[in-house]
Amino acid sequence: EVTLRGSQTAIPCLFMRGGTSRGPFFDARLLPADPDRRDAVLLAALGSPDPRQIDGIGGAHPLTSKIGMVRPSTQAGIDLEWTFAQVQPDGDTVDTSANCGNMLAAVLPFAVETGMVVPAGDRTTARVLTRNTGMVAEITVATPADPSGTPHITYEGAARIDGVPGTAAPVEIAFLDTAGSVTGALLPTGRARDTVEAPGLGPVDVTLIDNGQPLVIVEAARLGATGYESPDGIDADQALKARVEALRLVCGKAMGLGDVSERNYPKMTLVAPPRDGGTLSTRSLIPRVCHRSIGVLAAVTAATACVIEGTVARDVAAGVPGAEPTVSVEHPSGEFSVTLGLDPADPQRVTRSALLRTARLLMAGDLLVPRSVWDPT
Ligand code: NQM
Repeated sequence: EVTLRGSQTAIPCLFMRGGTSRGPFFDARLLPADPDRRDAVLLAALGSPDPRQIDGIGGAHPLTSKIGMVRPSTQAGIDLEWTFAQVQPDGDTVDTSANCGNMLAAVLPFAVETGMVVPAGDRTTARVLTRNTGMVAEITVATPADPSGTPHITYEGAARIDGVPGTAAPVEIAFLDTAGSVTGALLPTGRARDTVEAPGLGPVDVTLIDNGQPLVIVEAARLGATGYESPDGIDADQALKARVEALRLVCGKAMGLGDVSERNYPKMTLVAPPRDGGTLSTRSLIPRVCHRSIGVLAAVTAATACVIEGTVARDVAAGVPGAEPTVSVEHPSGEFSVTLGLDPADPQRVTRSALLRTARLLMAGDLLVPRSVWDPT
């Protein structure tokens, strides 16, 4: 329940890590119904706009400037609905138009913590609708019995994901229908490869693809990079980032997304041959700052590009044979494995993608925003 605390409004909140991202999670029903008021509350919660987010709980990086809003679902076959919100630390807008598979990993733990989902046995599965794009995922978490015999969510376990220290309980995620999440089609131009003209770059071969996250896939070498740079190295290279952004603006139009200069997508994926035994090496820009690893649906989408003939990813990727290939997407802090389910009648069609994440509840309490931002009385 939302309460007043002196000059501030106190909103129940769980601060959670989901995969390699982190942010506050709310019961969506407790937030203002008016979208403008809600967005003002979310900006105040994170402390944006401000590159340091010093007056909020945002972490001054796009990966730690994210929010989850969760509610039980009334739709048949769906247990939970959630909305993901991205705020750029120095931005003043709340973007709910794209997906985040990392924050998604915290949704079911949040729902168990808050009583929205009651665990029944050692493992609890729920179907979660991401309202941003209508994507459905089946998620399973560990809910062992406590000493009294009651199942409870645990964060302890042996699962390890690159980009997060240590081990934790596994959060298994299976995506069922991610093609065309934002652009409406897996290959929004209808082609596995396009040659676009970007100012100052001349013709560039790209793959424009959306299997959960709209991506521009380009060979790192074509932009004068190796594709093995550190994220800090990429973030410091203004000339490289200018080339990437010039290409992004052209590709956004080609993908039917219009002027994407103020948008958080398409994400840019610089690819190179694998170096550590994986399938493909990637450096992901989200979209103007380099990811420390890679987004979940960005990894799903890059993995999908590895099985489609004619893509730019295929030019540099190792082969991934088999009816249910596991694609290992290398990134700056390790690798991300995605197991793809292919349509037996059309092995170019990805019907399912399965992957592993972890999550953890970091803090529980009230998040405070000034009453001038929201006064619920
Ligand atoms: O692509 C970062 C992240 C993400 C998004 C981003 C994500 C995904 O790592 O599904 O997970 O691309 O902004 O949290």
